[in-house]
Amino acid sequence: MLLLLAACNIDGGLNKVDDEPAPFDSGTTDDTPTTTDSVTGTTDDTGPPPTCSDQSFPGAAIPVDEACGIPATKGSFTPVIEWANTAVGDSYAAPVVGQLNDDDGDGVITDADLPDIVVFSNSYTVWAVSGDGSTLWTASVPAGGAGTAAIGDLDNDGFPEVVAASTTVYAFHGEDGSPYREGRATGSPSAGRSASVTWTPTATRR
Ligand SMILES: [Ca+2]
Ligand SMILES: [Ca+2]
Ligand SMILES: [Ca+2]
Repeated sequence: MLLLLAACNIDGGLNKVDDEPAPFDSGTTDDTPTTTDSVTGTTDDTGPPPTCSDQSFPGAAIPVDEACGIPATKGSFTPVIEWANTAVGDSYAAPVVGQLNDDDGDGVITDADLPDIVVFSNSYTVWAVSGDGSTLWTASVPAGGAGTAAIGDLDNDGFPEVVAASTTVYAFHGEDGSPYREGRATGSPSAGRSASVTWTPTATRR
């Protein structure tokens, strides 16, 4: 009731505004809202509830100047399939693109090398495919959960690794798919939740 009164006072000026906010209601026996004017000592809010003015604003048509119209233009997109690697098979996971190997032989892996694609297939096989469509390597993992693989340089040595998770988190050397490490995830990496990985002490390192 007090909030309604205040709104009407501001918007429509229907009632006198009190000098002070309503006192705190103790919530005990008297829940009747009152507002006491600090000057007059009188108590407001004893009359009938106010009637607010109609606050609806009906819509109205806006005239359009057709001379100002800008016709929509459609671009063109004609994709061309450069190659297809059908050996990968089906995959529910999105492919990821990154650098896995030193294609130009300069001793380092940089953006000057040909980008590669990693797909974690539904048959629990990690496929590393070169940007020219040829298969670089494959690595199988035990059946379990499946999801998108990841490419990253886990030890910051300049050579990326590939990580995929099924029953366990597996990491492979990006260049040839040889085992890098495997570890048990704590928590679930699925359903949008993150997980931490405890790598096994017997991890395979190059
Ligand atoms: Ca290179
Ligand atoms: Ca490459
Ligand atoms: Ca590395």
